[in-house]
Amino acid sequence: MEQEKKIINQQPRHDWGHEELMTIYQSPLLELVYSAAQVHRQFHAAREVQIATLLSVKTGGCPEDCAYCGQAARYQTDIQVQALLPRETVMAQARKARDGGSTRFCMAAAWREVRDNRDFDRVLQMVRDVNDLGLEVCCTLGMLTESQARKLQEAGLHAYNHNLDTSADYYDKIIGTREFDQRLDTIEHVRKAGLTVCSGGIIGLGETVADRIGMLRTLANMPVHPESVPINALARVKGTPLANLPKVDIWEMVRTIATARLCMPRAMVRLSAGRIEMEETEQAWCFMAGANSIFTGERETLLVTPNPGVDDDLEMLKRLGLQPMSSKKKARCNPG
Ligand code: SAM
Ligand code: DTB
Ligand code: SF4
Repeated sequence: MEQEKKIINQQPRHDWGHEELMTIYQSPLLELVYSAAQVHRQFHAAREVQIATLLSVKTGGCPEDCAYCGQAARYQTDIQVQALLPRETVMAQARKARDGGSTRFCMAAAWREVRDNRDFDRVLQMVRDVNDLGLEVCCTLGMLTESQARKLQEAGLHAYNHNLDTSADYYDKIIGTREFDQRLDTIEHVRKAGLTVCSGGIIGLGETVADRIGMLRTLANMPVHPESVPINALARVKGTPLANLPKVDIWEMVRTIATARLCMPRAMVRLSAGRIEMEETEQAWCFMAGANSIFTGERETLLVTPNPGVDDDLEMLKRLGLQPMSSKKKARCNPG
């Protein structure tokens, strides 16, 4: 009871302890969800769920070795390589997204890092175009320098997605071609450029609960919390080293979301990859635990893996008494 009082009714903190977060994560499930639901209501309109549309603007052929990713060139997967999409194709998808109820549009590229070349100039143009449609524009393009982040900000970018993916300790079991600290550097560049930060991770990579907490704690103890925290369940892609791992247990997903909600109360917590393998009731638990956004993509895929279609999602939200969120862009909520 005392513990619960301590968690709710307080402003965002940046000094979370490892044991403290472990205790929260491992507390009795219904108590955990109840506390997270209260904090969710304290900081957000709990009936609103933001629909974000994802578009892979450049697919596959990536030089990185992320063990979960079907877009890494070194794994033999069924994913087709696709060079940077034309501006018109991106615009058509963005208009479709807006008309379908999305308020955020995220363009993803299978790049290790951004290079100052013509493709980056083309992405900057896409950002200007999508911003003009009144959508919150997000990009996820790999590592960035501060000056590249500034260029994106000047083009009208709202958010930059750069996930920690897992804990610092487990990082080298999943990715060998870059270091955890490089992720932190890019996030700092994004912050310094005045963009909002979208950073979360994946569960189901074979990590321990302590690793999940390690990842959340790194995010929650940043001087400013990420405004957006995507929680992905591993989408198991044939041909990747992690293809045969077991499906993520729904209660692990719910606990991770609830813990993220409690330690980063103002953030948008996004129920990201893995929804295709979840029942509607399971997704409802995630919303109850504090998730307030979902991703939709083109032709019932996320980037390259299956995902529910937006019409099915809208029906689900309706059945659950939830509604698609209108744009948050103008309000630019305080990140905490
Ligand atoms: N290449 C850039 C990068 O890695 O930062 C941007 C695109 S990458 C697809 C963005 C994020 O998607 C990754 O950081 C990872 O968290 C998530 N992701 C990729 N493949 C996934 C999978 N199979 N299951 C769950 N999440 C995945
Ligand atoms: C994030 O955390 N989840 C989104 C977005 N950021 C780019 C993408 C997940 C995609 C995972 C599987 C796929 O590639 O389809
Ligand atoms: Fe490349 Fe991003 Fe996939 Fe890693 S997650 S292989 S960086 S596209």
